[in-house]
Amino acid sequence: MSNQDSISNKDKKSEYNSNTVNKRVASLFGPMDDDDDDVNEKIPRSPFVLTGLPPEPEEGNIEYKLKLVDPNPYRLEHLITQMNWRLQEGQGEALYEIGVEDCGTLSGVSNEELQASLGTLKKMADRLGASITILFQRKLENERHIVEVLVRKVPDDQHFIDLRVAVLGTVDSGKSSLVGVCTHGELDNGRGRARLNLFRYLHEIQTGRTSSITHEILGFDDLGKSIDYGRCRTANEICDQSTKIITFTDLAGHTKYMKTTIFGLSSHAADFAMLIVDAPSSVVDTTHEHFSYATTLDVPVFVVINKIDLCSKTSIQQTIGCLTYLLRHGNSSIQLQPCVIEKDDDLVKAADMLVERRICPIFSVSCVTGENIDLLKKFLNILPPRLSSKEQERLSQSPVEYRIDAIYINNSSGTAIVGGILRSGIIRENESLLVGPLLDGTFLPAKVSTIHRYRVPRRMVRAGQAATLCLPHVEGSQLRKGMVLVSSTSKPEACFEFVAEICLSMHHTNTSIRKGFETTVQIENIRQTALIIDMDKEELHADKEATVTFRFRNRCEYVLEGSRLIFRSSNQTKGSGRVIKVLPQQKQQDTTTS
Ligand SMILES: Nc1nc2c(ncn2[C@@H]2O[C@H](COP(=O)(O)OP(=O)(O)OP(=O)(O)O)[C@@H](O)[C@H]2O)c(=O)[nH]1
Ligand SMILES: [Mg+2]
Repeated sequence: MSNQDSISNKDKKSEYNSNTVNKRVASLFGPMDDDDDDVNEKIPRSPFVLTGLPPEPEEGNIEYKLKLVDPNPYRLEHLITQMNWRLQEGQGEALYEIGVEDCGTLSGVSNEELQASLGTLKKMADRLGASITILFQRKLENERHIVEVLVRKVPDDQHFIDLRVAVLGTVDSGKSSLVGVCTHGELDNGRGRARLNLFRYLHEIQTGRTSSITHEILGFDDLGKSIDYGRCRTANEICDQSTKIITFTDLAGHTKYMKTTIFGLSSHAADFAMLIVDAPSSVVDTTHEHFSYATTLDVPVFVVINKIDLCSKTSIQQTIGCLTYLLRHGNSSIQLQPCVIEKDDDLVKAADMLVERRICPIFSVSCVTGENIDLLKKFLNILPPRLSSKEQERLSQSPVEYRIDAIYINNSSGTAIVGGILRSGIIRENESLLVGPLLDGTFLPAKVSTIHRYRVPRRMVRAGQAATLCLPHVEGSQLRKGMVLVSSTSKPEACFEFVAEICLSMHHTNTSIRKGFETTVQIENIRQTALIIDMDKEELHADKEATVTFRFRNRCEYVLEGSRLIFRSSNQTKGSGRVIKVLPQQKQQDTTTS
């Protein structure tokens, strides 16, 4: 097949995917009637209530099977190979829809056929060392059954499948409480009990306000049962008993701490963002701002309306109306459809479509009564990896780029330990790398003596994973957040200046920004004040775009073309963009001298 063919086929495929997804979405939503008080009438219906699914996707981790009754040995081998491939496509997770034909028609199977099919599925999974969990089962009108099964096998080079979820939302919406309830298995009392485990500083306990970035984990075992601090005493125990780990990054909601929140969202490379909306106060400015930052960074967002114990169904419906507006108009480059999740049946499709950035699932929960908390946890259990297996493989094969977002110095030995995310490549124990840039733009040799993930020693870390690395030969005082570790064979270039396409998303209506404007810029793990030294127009007004050249004020940084950026200097002046050209230090000097 020629390149041309493969490209056009790929295009057709993505067009097909988006069309089918759109069709699915279109079938999910009924018209919104603002005067209607009955919230239930507006809840989008499960795709399984409809007559069928879109045809089975050729790629990906979803497999339709009408039935799997008593296959001969040859067919069984074929089915096992196919399951292995689907697991690889889902990076350790695959979904089997039993009773569904390849074209998507829900034909269903008899009770006996269902039991036999599940038996075969179990046999196939056993052969691969995988586990199966029934996500949901339904009887059709013809009295036949359809069932959705999650197959999970932790890849051989991993101990569990892990995803990072950034928790966003306005102050007091219950972010820390919800993370506390999910990870400690105890409900909140409405007066701040559940959040206590997440606070790091005394002033946070005293004010009840998060001001820093906290990580907390929630595990799931083979059967989809949650493994939390209610059952385990340490993070180690949770990791030992889990096949999937969700790491929540609890962020601050108060605008006073917005820079820390932006740093947390950008530097920790979240797979998903959970945007919490306070039911009594509904959608507010910070909800808009957090939503726009997450979408700017291309992080898929799902919404949790919290504190529903304090609101009527009518007011929750009004909040859903406000969210619908936000999802459609909150970011000019992306339009999302809201999808209210009420039942288990909706979860798999919602997770699937969330990754495709077509819909935004909306949950309504209460940390006090516990309503829908289990539904939310089930959703977290089936959230698929954000990257396809091919993208993941490509990233792992790329040169090392590890971004440092935390530095710890061992008090007794003085050894430097760095925390961060490996954006690309693979790092192995005892590997020699380069760390930098230093003030003069150079990079130092650095040997990684040990690697820890979730406080457990590991031999290696892969692209997309968070890890702490011990760098015994580097002085702690030379390190700072914003630095990178790169392959020792690469020739990294630091820059003071870079060109970016930016959009000013919010500004005082009668003012504008121009050359000489100074702002805090966040790019990946880099946060620094930068000055606009050049712009392709005289002045830039709200909602308008420009190509600008930024110059860092204090030091050079390691910036890559294509990186997304957020800038913010006050409540009034903020925006986002993408780096399109990096002007390495050397070239700048050349230009200045010439
Ligand atoms: N009634 C009720 N109160 C809740 C619920 N969830 C949280 N709260 C209360 O809301 C208050 C604020 O909760 P936090 O978890 O601190 O909110 P937050 O979003 O983390 O706040 P910041 O970190 O300061 O942005 C606490 O008093 C909680 O007990 C809920 O579902 N129902
Ligand atoms: Mg908090």
